[in-house]
Amino acid sequence: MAEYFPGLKKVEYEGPESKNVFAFRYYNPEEEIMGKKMKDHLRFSVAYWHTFRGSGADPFGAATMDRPWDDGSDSIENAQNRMRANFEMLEKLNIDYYCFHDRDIAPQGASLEESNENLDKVVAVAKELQAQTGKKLLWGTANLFSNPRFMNGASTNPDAHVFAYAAAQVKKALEVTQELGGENYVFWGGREGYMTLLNTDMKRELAHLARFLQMAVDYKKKIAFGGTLLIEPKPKEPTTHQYDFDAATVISFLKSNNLDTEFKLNIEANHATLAGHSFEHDLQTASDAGLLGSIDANTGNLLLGWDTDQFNMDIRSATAAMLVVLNQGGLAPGGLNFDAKLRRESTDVEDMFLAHIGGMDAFAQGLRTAAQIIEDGVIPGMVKERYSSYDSGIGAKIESGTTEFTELETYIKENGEPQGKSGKQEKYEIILNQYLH
Ligand code: XLS
Ligand code: NI
Ligand code: NI
Repeated sequence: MAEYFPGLKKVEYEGPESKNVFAFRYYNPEEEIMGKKMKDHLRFSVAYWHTFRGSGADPFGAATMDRPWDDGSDSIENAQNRMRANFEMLEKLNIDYYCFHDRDIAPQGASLEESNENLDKVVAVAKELQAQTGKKLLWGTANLFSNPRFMNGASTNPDAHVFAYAAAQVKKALEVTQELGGENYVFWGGREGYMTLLNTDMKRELAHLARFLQMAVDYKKKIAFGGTLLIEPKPKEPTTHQYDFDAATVISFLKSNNLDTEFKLNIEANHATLAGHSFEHDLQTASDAGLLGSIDANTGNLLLGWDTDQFNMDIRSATAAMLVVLNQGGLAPGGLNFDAKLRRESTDVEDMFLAHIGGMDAFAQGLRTAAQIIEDGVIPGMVKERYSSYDSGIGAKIESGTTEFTELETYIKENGEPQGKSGKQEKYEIILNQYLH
């Protein structure tokens, strides 16, 4: 078999003292942290669309990245070669998973039938490579936003004909995800939203979205697909207002349509920040509802107002994320998918490796730091103490629902004014910094 990355060797763990940018300083896959191997905590995944289909093109300029294995054509052979390059990269980076959209891995045809045939030809290669390498599919998804037919939405399109097309496409995408043993399936509502309310019946569109998701659940059961169905919130871009706005919105949508037992959430950092939240806010919101299923591990640029999908190299942010993950006992069958792309100016093939090494090491360091914070118990203890008035007495009665307004009024008459208690934010921040080194 051809070698796609001849100049690049398998990336190894060398420890924190290493100055080798092609080595891991923190990611040591087999090492155990809190009783579990790092690779099983982190479950890293390559996002095929960015890493193997991203070209560096942006609205202002052409492609900047030239990949020797990619002839730029829409041939099946070219698509199969990209898949081979993907598996070599997974092996060399020691990443266990990848994720794709149907249209990333295979060219679309002139009809649905032809697109499906193309997909099958690439899926066959992927399946063989998975068997050879032991690499796995974290999730599959359908691209329901690039083709012009979806310009007014997919399942929320005012035209039922488009709804039907989207259903047919998701049906096939679920089948190939199952064929490849995919552990999850993602719904990101790229154009499931609106540009102006003037032409939009929002109530009807949301009802259609719920119908669509219910049909996906029914079909999943029909074919006995065992993966988790995930919804990925995003507030805007490409639509002005996207229905799956943020974690809280999606949770309430799922609950009000009786879908919350069938779906979990795939939280993307850059989408949370676009919604005006921190990454960890949306993770915590999903986790508290018991619905944090997987993570798209990237970051935005706070100076830009769109989804820049950068590799997250920020240890503080990775630590905050891994605290949520550890506190809920892990992410499996979800994982950390690098839904991130190289900057347009990072044009070398080796930059594909460097970006993933940096992202993996940031989350590995985040995992180590989060584990230390939990094991030391200093910050968790301070938080517990902060709420301790609810552990006994009147507080316990409030939490258990065994008191009411009249008793609370009497309590105040007897006990008088509460004393203000400091929130001690700066103290927490100092202690957090003691762990970040
Ligand atoms: C786009 C989304 C997309 C999903 C998969 O903003 O992040 O890449 O993860 O459709
Ligand atoms: Ni994403
Ligand atoms: Ni995104």
